[in-house]
Amino acid sequence: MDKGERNDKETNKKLDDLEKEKKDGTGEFLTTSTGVKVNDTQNQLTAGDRGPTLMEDFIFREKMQHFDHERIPERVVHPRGSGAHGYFQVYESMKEYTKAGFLQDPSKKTPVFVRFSTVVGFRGSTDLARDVRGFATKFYTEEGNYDLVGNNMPVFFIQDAMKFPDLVHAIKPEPDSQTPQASAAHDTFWDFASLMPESMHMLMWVTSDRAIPRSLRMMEGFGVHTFRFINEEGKATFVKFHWKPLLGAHGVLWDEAQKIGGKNPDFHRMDLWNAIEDGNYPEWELGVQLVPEEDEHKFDFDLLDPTKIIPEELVPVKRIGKMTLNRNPDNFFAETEQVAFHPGHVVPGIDFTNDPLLQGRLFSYLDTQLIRLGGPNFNEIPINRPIAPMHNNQRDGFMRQQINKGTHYHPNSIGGGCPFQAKMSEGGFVHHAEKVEGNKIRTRSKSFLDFFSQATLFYNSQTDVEKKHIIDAFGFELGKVKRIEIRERMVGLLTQVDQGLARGVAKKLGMDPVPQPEKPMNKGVPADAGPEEFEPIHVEQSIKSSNALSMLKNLVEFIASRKVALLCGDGVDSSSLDNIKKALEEKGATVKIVAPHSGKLRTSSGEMMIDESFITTSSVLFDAVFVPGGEESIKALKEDGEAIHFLDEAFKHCKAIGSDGGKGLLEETHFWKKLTANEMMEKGIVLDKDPSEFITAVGKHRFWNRERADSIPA
Ligand code: HDE
Repeated sequence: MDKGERNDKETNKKLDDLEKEKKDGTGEFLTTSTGVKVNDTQNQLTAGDRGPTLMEDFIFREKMQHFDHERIPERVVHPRGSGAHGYFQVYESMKEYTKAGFLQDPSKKTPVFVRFSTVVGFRGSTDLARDVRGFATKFYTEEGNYDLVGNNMPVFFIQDAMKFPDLVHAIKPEPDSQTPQASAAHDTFWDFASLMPESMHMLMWVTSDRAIPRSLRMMEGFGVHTFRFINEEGKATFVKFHWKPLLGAHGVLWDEAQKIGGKNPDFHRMDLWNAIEDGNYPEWELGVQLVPEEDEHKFDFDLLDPTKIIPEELVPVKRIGKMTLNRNPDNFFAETEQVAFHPGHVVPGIDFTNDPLLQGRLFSYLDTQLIRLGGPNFNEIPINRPIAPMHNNQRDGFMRQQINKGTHYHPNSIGGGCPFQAKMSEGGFVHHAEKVEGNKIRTRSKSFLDFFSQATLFYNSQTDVEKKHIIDAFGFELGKVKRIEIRERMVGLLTQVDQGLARGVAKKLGMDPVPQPEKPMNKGVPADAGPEEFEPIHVEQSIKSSNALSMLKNLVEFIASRKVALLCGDGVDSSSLDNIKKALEEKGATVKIVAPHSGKLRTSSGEMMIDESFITTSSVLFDAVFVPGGEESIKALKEDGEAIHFLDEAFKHCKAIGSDGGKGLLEETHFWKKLTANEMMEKGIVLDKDPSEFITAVGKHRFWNRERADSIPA
C-alpha cells in the first residue's frame, strides 16, 4: 500500500459483516432519523424572525435530543483505549493440546479486533501515564468469539477478585479532589499497596519502563492467569498466553513520558493509527507456556496464583502463531468504545482454572456491560456479534435488534426441538470435568503466601539502567505521597525485595536509615485468621535471574516507523537534507522537517513544506534528531534557544543525534563539552558520517551509556 493512503482495502469475514452496517452520506440528502428530507439544519422554527421556538419543531428536537444522549458511561477501569482490526494465523496445528478450531489450520486467517488501554486515567487522559496497559483481543472464530483479555504485564496486584474494588478505589484519583489524574502517585494507592504485600511483584513491573511504553506496537501482552487447553480426547494442559511483539519491547524515560503527556496526549493512539495507515502493520507472535496437568505442583509457586509468572527458563514460550493489525476502525465509538470483552467468552478447547482472580472476572465483565452498553443485548452490537451462526432462546430487552421467529423455549415440540443442543462431537462446549471438593470457606491458600521471591527475581533480572529507573520511579511515586508513615511502610516492604533497591529509594526520600520491619507485614488477611497461619513465607526460587524479564537484554533493533526530526532553518543545504531524508525513508523511517516557523522552508535550491515548527512539536515526540548542513540555516538555529533545547533534550533522553555539516549548532549545546571526540560515536552522536551509520544508531533505540545525560538541564 502507498504511504499515507487510507487503508480500507484489507478485509476479512468480520469486516465484511461490519460492512453491512456502514452508512455514508456522500451524495445523499440530509434526513431526519425517520427518513424525512431536511431543508434547513441551521435555524430553529420560530414564531417570527426574533420570536420563540415552536414546540412543533420536531427537526430541532430530534437533533438536540440525540446529541444530549451521545455519551455512554466510560469503562470503570481501562476507559482510555485505542483499537484496530487484523487477523491471526497459527503456525502449525495445536491439535495435540487443544481442539480450538482457530488453532488447527495454518492456512486459516481468523479475524481479530484488539483494544489497547490504560487502566486508571479517564477516557480523555494522556496515553503516557505510568500505568498497566490493557491488551484485549477478540478472535472472531468460526466456533464463536474468543476473548483473550490480557495486560502488558504478566502478573496482577491482588490474588483474589474480592479485593478488586478496593484496589481500584485506591488507585483512582482521591475521592474528594479527584486528583491526580491518570496516576498512582498519591496517598490512597500507596497506603493500599503498603498494606498489601502480595502487590510487590506487580509493583516491580509498574515501576519499570514497561509501564511507559514507547508504542502500543512495542509492548508484550500476557493472559496473566493460567488457563487450560483441552484436546479432542478431553485431556487438559495448563497454558499461559504471551504476545511477543516483532518490534521488541521498548520504553521511554519518565521525564519524557511526562512531557509527551503535555505535548501530545494522543501519542500512542496516533502512533498506532499512523503505523497502520502507512502499512507498517504491527505484529505479535502468540506464545504459550504449556504445563502438563501432572506437573501442577512441581513449581516453587502455585500456578493458580496470578501474582506469579512461570519463568521462561523453566517452561519455554512456544511461539504458535502471529497476529497482524492491518486496519483502523471507521468509527471510534461504534467499534473501539462499544467493543465488549469478557474472559468468559471462550470456545471449545479453551477452559478456565480456579485462579480466584479469574473466577471473579468471569462475573464482572458480563455484569459491567449491562450498565455500559445499556442492557443484555450488547452482543448484537455489530463489533461484538460473532461471525459464527448464533441462535438461542434469549429474547427481548432494551435495544433488541433481531426479529426472532418461532419458539423461544426448550424443550419444545412445536418448533421441532430447535434450536438443538449440540453434542460435544458436534462442537458443543463441555466444561472440563475437573474434580473438586472442599468445605465452604473464605480463605487464601497457603501456597499463595510467598509475596516477595518473584519481586526479587524480577529486580535481579534487570540491567543496571533498568534498576535505576525502578528506583527513580519509586522515588517519584512515594515522593508524591504526603503521609510519611506510608512512605516508611513501603520502603520497609522494599527491604524484603532487595536491600540495594530499598536503600536507593530511601535515599531519594531522604530517609536514613531504611526502616526494617522485624517480619514482613501481611495486613491483607483478616485479624482473626491467626497471624502465624498467614505469615508471608519466603520460598527459595530455583531461578535467580531471568533474561526474558529485562527489556534491554532482549532489544530488537529496527528503523522502520521510527520518527526522526530533521532540524532545519531557512537556507538549509538541500543536498545534505535530501541525502539523509532519502536514506532514512528508504529504510521506512518517518521523517519530519522541523523548523523555527511553519509554512515553506527556503532551501539552497528552492523551497519545501515544513512539517512541524518548534511551537507545534518537541524532541520528545521523536526517536532521533538530525541536523543537515548549510551556513545560513546553522547560523539561524544557533540563535534559537528552541533548537538548542531540542538537541539537549534528545541527548538527555539518550536518543541518536546526527549531523552533516551542523557541528556549529551542536557546539552550542550543553552536552557538547561533556563528550570527548572519541566518545561521540559510541554514545550515539554521529557527525559527518555516511547516513547508514546514523541509521544504525537510530535502530538501537537509546544510548543508555550516556551516564552524564542526567546533568543536562533540559
Ligand atoms: Fe479487568 N476489567 N478486571 N483485568 N480488564 C475490565 O470490563 C476486572 C484484570 C482488562 O478494552 C472491566 O468491560 C476485575 C486482569 C482489560 O474493553 C471490568 C478484575 C486483567 C480490560 C473489569 C480485573 C484485566 C479490562 C471494565 C479482578 C489482565 C479492558 C470494562 C478480578 C489479565 C477491556 C469492562 C477493553 C476491563 C474487571 C483484573 C484486563 C470492570 C473484577 C488481571 C484489558 O469488568
